[in-house]
Amino acid sequence: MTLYQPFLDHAIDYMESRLDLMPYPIPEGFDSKTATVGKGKNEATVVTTSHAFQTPKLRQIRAAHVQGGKALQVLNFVIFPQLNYDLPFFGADLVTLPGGHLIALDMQPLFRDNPAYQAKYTEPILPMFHTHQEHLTWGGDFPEEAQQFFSPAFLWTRPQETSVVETQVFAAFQDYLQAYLDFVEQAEPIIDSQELKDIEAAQLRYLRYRAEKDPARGMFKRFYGEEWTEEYIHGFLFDLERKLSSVH
Ligand code: DBV
Repeated sequence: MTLYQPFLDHAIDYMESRLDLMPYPIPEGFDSKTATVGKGKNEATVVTTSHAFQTPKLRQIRAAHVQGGKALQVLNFVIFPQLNYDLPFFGADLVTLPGGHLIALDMQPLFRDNPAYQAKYTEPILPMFHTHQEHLTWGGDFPEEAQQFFSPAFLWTRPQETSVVETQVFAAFQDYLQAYLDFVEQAEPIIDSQELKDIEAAQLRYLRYRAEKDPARGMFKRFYGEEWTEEYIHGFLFDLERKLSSVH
């Protein structure tokens, strides 16, 4: 077992219990990728596995799970709704590096500063956010240009202890996912054409930012090379642009 395997197992089991999960295609070569890093005593294997699903309301549910020993564990898990729903993105970036743990958990809004949007998708989860934030103190600086993509219920923390990840962070992850699936259950398709345009633009804005600024790019390039990394980012992790250009 590795640190984030229980998170991934829970997410899949829980989604299976509530959603009509269907597989989402993972491009060839990205299912699982292995590299050997370090030399001699420090030699280690880093395995990255991909997991992906879809449902009638959720365009892509995908996870990248990086396992490279005790000091290198990452679970990046994002849910991208279909473009005819105004649902936020579910975003979890659970990162353990030699320097420590870094946890980002949020329902990332399409329209952050819109009061009606906040009333619909942020206010209902603020009590849950405050409950968890008591145990998970604010993680400090993060890129200023990223702020527009996070909600006021953004859990951002750098726990000192692995036990905090296993208990409090895991509890927060479960609660956020449950609340997210409640939103999904209630969501009704959008038909207004202006609203649909705004949603597509907001999804593309988010996606381009994440693909361009992916904080894992450096790590993936070191392990697996540039070509694999760029294809993984644009062809799987953040694939909306490719998917749109193939249907338009
Ligand atoms: N981050 C990803 C993907 C990852 C991943 C797909 C599969 O988007 C891992 C792997 N995140 C990852 C790693 C680091 C971070 C950091 C390896 C550490 C990078 C390093 O220190 O070398 C939230 N993730 C971070 C940081 C933030 C996030 C704010 C710190 C980055 C920094 O300080 O520069 N989640 C991340 C993010 C957005 C988000 C930037 C933006 C909308 O939703």
